[in-house]
Amino acid sequence: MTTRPIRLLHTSDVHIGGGFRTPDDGDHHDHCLCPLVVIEQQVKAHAVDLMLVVGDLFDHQRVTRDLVDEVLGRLGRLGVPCVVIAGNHDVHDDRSIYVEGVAEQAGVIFIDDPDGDTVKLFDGALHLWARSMPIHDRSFRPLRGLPPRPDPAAWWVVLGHGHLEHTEDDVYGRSSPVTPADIEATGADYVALGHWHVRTDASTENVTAWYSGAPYGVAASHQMNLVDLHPVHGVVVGSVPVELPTEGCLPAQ
Ligand SMILES: [Mn+2]
Ligand SMILES: [Zn+2]
Repeated sequence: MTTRPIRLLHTSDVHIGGGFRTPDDGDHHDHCLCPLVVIEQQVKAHAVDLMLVVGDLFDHQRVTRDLVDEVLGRLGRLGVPCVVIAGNHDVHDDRSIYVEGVAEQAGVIFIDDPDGDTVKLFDGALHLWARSMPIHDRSFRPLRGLPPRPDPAAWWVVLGHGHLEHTEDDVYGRSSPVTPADIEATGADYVALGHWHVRTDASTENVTAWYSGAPYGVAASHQMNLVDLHPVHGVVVGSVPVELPTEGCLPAQ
């Protein structure tokens, strides 16, 4: 591996628009943007190169266009590239909130192709693949249909929002399944997963894969993954805490 070091911050399941009134999380209003404030702080504090939001950025498709514009606009102004994919709560179907051009105008990279798309970043030092979720059922396989590793000298990062089936007998018929074999077959340096709200190591023999867990809300991990892709140290996965006030929402900065 001859490529440059890249540090990424990985979150998912932010569920903006869902409200956050839980005993642990304090009194946050329905359109609480506190997780975005944390993203902005952590990107700066840790000199992050790339932000990943791996599905369910929004809680539902009834959020207003103004809220979508505000959230994507802030992600687009992080000062680093930000890649967003759809999840089952903000699925990219004919009622998608990610209408044509909305992410582009905001300066966010939204992967909208259900067959998958590769994005090249940092002058080709990192190649990233994901497919958009057009439907959340058993037919949708988040990590299938990707091309072979495009450039052995570049980092290869794959994103997917779905349910991990650990073993053959751990098949409950959940939608958007991901198997360890799917993860292994990506050949990726890092697979960034979303959908589980608990931070989980899903790595296989040769592929590092993690759920970041949700930053906030019921049963959340209150963490984001901080991942170093390093030519000498390899792929190092750490986490940063999501510490939010219990006394109402953080002001925008
Ligand atoms: Mn989900
Ligand atoms: Zn809040």
